[in-house]
Formats: sequence, C-alpha cells, structure tokens
Amino acid sequence: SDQCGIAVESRIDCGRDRSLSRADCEGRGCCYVPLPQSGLGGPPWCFYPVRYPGYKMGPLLPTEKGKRATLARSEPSYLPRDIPTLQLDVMPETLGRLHLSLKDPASPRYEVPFVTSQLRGHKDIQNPLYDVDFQPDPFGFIVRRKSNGRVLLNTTIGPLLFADQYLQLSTSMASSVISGLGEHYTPITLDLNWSSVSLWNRDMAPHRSANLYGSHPFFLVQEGDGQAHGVFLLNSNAMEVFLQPAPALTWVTVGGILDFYIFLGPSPQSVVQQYHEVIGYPMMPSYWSLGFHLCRWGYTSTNITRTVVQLMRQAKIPLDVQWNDLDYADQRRVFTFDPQRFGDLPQMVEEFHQLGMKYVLILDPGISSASPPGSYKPFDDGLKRGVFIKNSTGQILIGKVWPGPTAFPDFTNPTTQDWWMDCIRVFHSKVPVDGLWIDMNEPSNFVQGSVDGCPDSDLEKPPYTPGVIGGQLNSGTLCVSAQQYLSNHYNLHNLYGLTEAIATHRALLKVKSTRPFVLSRSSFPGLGRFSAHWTGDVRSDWEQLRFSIPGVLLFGLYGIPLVGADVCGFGGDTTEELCVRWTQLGAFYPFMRNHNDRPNAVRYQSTGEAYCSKGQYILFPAPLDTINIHVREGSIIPQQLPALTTTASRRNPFTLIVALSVGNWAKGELFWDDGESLDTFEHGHYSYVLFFAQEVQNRVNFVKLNGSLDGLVLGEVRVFGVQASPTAVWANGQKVHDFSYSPDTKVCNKCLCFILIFKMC
Ligand code: MIG
Repeated sequence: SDQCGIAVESRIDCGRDRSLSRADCEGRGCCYVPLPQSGLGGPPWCFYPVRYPGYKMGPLLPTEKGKRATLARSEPSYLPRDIPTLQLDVMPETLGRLHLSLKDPASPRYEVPFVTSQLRGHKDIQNPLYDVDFQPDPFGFIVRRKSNGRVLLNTTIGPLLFADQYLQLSTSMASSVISGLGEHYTPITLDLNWSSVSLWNRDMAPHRSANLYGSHPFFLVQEGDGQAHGVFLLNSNAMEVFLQPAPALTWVTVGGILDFYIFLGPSPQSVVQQYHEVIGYPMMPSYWSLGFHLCRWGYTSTNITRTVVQLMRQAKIPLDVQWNDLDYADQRRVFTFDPQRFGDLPQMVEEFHQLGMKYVLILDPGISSASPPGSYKPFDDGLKRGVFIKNSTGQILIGKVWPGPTAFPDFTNPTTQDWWMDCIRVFHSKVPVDGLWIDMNEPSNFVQGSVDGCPDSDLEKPPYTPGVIGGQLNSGTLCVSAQQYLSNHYNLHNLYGLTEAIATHRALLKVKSTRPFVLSRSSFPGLGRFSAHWTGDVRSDWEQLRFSIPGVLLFGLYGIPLVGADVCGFGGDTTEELCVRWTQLGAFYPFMRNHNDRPNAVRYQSTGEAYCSKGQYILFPAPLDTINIHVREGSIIPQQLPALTTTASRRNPFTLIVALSVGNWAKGELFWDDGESLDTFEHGHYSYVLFFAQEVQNRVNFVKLNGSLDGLVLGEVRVFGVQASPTAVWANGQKVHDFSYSPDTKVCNKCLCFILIFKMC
C-alpha cells in the first residue's frame, strides 16, 4: 500500500528485537518488502509504515520550566510492559539549549544521578535559536534552526516506543557528518551505512565495532555551512544507536527515561561548550600532569623502577612522572605493597620527589575477599561498613579479578566514599603517591556475572539486548541484577568508573590539598570534572597509532580533554620506528604516557619556513628524528625550553613563536598559574596574557619584553613569515641590535612588528 512506499534508505526497522517472518511482521502492522540484494546488516525488509500508530499527544500546558503535555497510547505495542501514559516536558533552558524529557508520570523510573547536579537553567528565554513543532497523532516532534528554517531533528519518521525495558525513538538528521556516541574504535565521523554502535562499558582492547570502556550518548552534527548542533540523551542504560543513510538515527535503550538536550551552537565550538555546561567543565590539571609519564606492566621491583629512572636521566630524556602497575601490590591486593620486591617503596617515592618528579600507582576497584579474616583491613572494614555491591538475594557479590575472588565497592553509597577515602589516607601516609590510576572499573570481571553465575531474570536477559561483546549484559562484568545503593547494576553499570573517579578525586583532594590527578579507563559524561582518561589496551601497530588521533580528539568533545593513548602501543611488541613516531605523535596528546604490556622516548620542541597551502597535498621529507610540525598562520605560541622535569622547565625563560598570516597579523594566549594549587581560576590567582602581532611598516615594538610575569621570563621572540628584511627592530621602545633575519626561511629572530601584552588578574 501507499503507507509502505518509503525509500529504501529511509526505512526504519520494525524488527530489531528479533528477525520476523512475513506473518510476524504484518502482525505488528509493519510493511514486509524483501529486497533481492539485502543480507544481514543492510536495509530492513520489515519496516514501519508512514504514521505507525503510537502515542497520542494531549494539549501543551505551561509549567514553571516550559510546557507539558500528556501522551497516551490506546493500543498496546508489540513489546512487553508498555508504559501507556507518558509525560512530555519541553524546557527551553538557554538561547542555544533545549531540554525535552519523556517520563512515566504514574511511577518514577530510574534517572541518571551525578551528571547534571550543578545545572542551572534560565527562565523566560526570549527568541531562542530553535523552534519546536509537534505532530500530535502519532506523537513526534520537529526541531528547526530558526535563522534558516533547517530541520535538525524530526522524530515523526518513526514511532516512539516506551516499554519498561525497551525505549526507542528515531529522527532524521540534518547531514551525514556525525561525530560522537563513543567509546568505539572509529574515525572522527560515524559510518551511516546501516551501522550501529552500542554503549555499554566493557574491558575490551580497542577494535572495530566493539563496545569499549566508556559510554557517551552525545553526538555533534556538522550542517555543511559551518554551523553545527549536538544532541545528548542523558540515559545510562545499555543502549544501541542505529545509523542509516537517509540520513537518520534510531536510539534504543533498555531502561531509564528519555531525557534529551539539544544544542544549537551555531559553531561546533559553541555546541561543545553548551554540552559541557550541562555535564560540567573539565577539572584544572596540575602542570606536572602535562609532562612525560613512563609506565610498564612488568617493572617487578623498586630497584628495576629506579634503574629505569636513572637510565632516562642519563639519556637526558625528560621524565616527569614514574608509574608502577600491579607489580607493586602484595598478592595483587590494592592498598598493600610487596614486602620483598617493593619493601622500600616509600623511600623510592621520596627519592623521586627529591628529583622534582612525581609518582603514580595503579588502583583496581576489586577488593580481595579471600584473605584470612583480620589480615586485610580494606576488606574487613568494608564488610563492617557495608560498602560492597550485593547480589539479587542480598549477599555480597563475589567476582574474580587479579587478586582472585573479589568484592566490588559500591561508589554510589556515601559510606563507600568515606571508606575509600580512609583506605587512600592510610596508604598515602606510607606511600605518598601523587596521583592514582583507576583501572578495571567498567567494572571488569574475569568470570561472567559472579563466581555463582547470575539469576535467570528479565534484567539479565532483557527482551532486547543491544549488540554487545559477549552477547549478554553481564559478560565480562557483574550480574546486572546486582544491588547498589542508588539502584540496580542494570541501571548503574555505565556509571561505575565515574562514581569511582568521584570518590578517588575527593579522597586525593582531602589527603593532598592540591589538584587531584586521577586516570580512569571507564568513562561517562561528567568524568572530565574529576579525571583524565587513556584509550586502554591499544596494540603496537600503525593502524592503532592512526586511530589514536580521532580517539583522543573525540574525548575532547566528551569533556575529558586530558587524554592520551599508550605511547608506542600497549599490546604486542613495538618496533623502533613505530615507537619513535608514536613518541612524536604523543607529544601532541594532552596526556602523554608511554606504557606497555609485560615481556620497549620527546615532547619538548619547532624551522619556521612558510608554506602556502590551499587544500592540496604537499610532500615533506620526514627523517626518523624529525617531527613535521606546522603552525597555522596567524597564531602565536608560547614555548618553554625543555628540562628533565616540568618542575625545572617551569623556571626556564619562554619563547614566543609568531606565525604571521599573509595579512601580517597573529594572535595567541597564555594562561599561567602555580600549576598545582586549588581553584586558582576561581580565586584569580593566575595571569592571562593575550598576544597580538600586527605589522606597522617595518617597525617592531614591544610593550613588554624580558620583563617577568609572576616569575615567568620572556626570553625570545621568533617570527615566521616576515616577507622583507626589517631595517630595525624595537623592543620596549628600545632598539634591538642583535636581531637576525633569514631571507630563505623568512624567519626573523628577536623581531616583530607590534606586540601588545596585557596582564589580567
Ligand atoms: O587485565 O594492570 O588497561 O594498562 O597495564 C589487565 C595491568 C589489567 C589493563 C590496563 C593496562 C594495565 C593492565 N590492566
């Protein structure tokens, strides 16, 4: 019939939960049109007709935050346990941000805690960037960009389904250039050729189509004219998002509510900022955490660790932070150290501190439950204080991780946060670590669910399981029917790493009173407020090196900018060439750590030659010892001479690299503070400098040069792209006699045309 005349690329699958025969498909009221060429994963044979019956929307009535309507369905859907009545709230929160939620008004369902706690909306938005329209029956909404009428989202293309364990909504997309929905091993944009991505935190070495360590139900769409918008579905349940060439997208989640935030930008940068305003801005990192980190699984003693540090220093390779992996722990139990091989760990840390270095240790969440009673305080205390996750019948859930049988702390419980702080305080009083590396926090479990298996229930085997590695929600992790303080693990699983990061950050803050350094493998929106992240167990090969670039950039989008991949690769053996190149690339990761698996280093400096490129390919020679770094025209970059640690390099004079644009201007900025005290931004204990360069004939003028800025000294200015030899150079109103100019490279040292330096406190 007419209702089934839908273009192939726009067909929305009516049988995601199982494959349907013609009779099954038509029984659902869907269209059955087999396609000769389509196999698995292509366009669906069974799809929804136009205006497939769903919810009917009542009148929109004003509320304090916006408007509200009731949606009701008269016929049941094909899913078990429909929620027949829904409450729709439409909340214009800022000019660029629209919030839209669908809940069950009759009985409260699980909603994601922690993420938006600090959010403040504004009231009475005048003239926002968006318009919303509704189709009342079947219910759907359309969001437009008001300035040009572009449809950004249109959910009338498919039905809204809202059952207890199956929530689905489809929308058209404004373009095919979509980034986000991590964590996956993908290029910077997603594949829309009938693909899907699943969000379910999992300990899994990065490879194509696997759900990895973190979940980020946010995406950014580039509209093609420089404008962009973003959509965040605040939902922590196991989710699968389907992408098809229309372009269109379908969210399927197995619990919670539908809670959408739509960001209108209009620039990609402002979309990201609007998203971060909702999930919280990232923490201020300590300066040392931006230095070079070195780690390995397999430094089996303090003496071996010391030797590594000595060799680095002899080779004059900068090293800020030395790490140890699980090797340090006594029988792999956290909060202990091996009395033989790591007996003098406290002294070793003290020695590193004397060298101006820092020290970080791994800390897994699993607490050994099999030590003789009275011999392992973290477990005994935790047991007394009731901090561990329980199984569905109320006993402590026991899994298996590195120390053998382990219990898992429930960080959603405030008592657990206090117990964790006590464990960290006691350990820190012996081993004064500078930061903690929280691994295995998906959480990872070597047995499926628990040592006793999992019950046979709707939670463990939902009517629909998103396409996850292992095929079941409990594979490689805990039984999802396990009980936590705030809800069951089915709802809270994706928050395990976030909640552990919150507890660890809080403990370090209390114990050290400086900016906490936490490195977490598992992530969820909001993690960046508390922690850094690394991309897990990447393999030592060229493809993984290449994919680390989108991997790192995407975490910037997710609000976790302090991120890096293990330099030289973690799994397998690296080669000298790969390791050199990875080190050169790693110099541009915000977090730069060389780390690798058991039985393998230079971030610190840039010819100045100018290349004019208008989008063509240029081939550059790239000998192994050279990093081809290109400074974009028009930028000014402050640099510092390197030293063996950032503790030392912070005191070196800094240099300004000025890359003049063809129009002979450039600009840049510098934020400078003491690098470790708390809330320097909030208290104004920082300097913020803006640099501007502009040619004024062939004259150079500095407002401030060789002056000091809170201890910071400007040593030299190098200007790239100066077209003709300057006849004279002035600095601070005085003539500079020792400037030099190279006509070949057009680089002028100690040169420039007009620089203004402002100090703002
Ligand atoms: O099951 O602590 O991703 O960086 O070296 C492996 C040992 C546990 C996984 C981490 C990796 C770390 C390793 N850990």
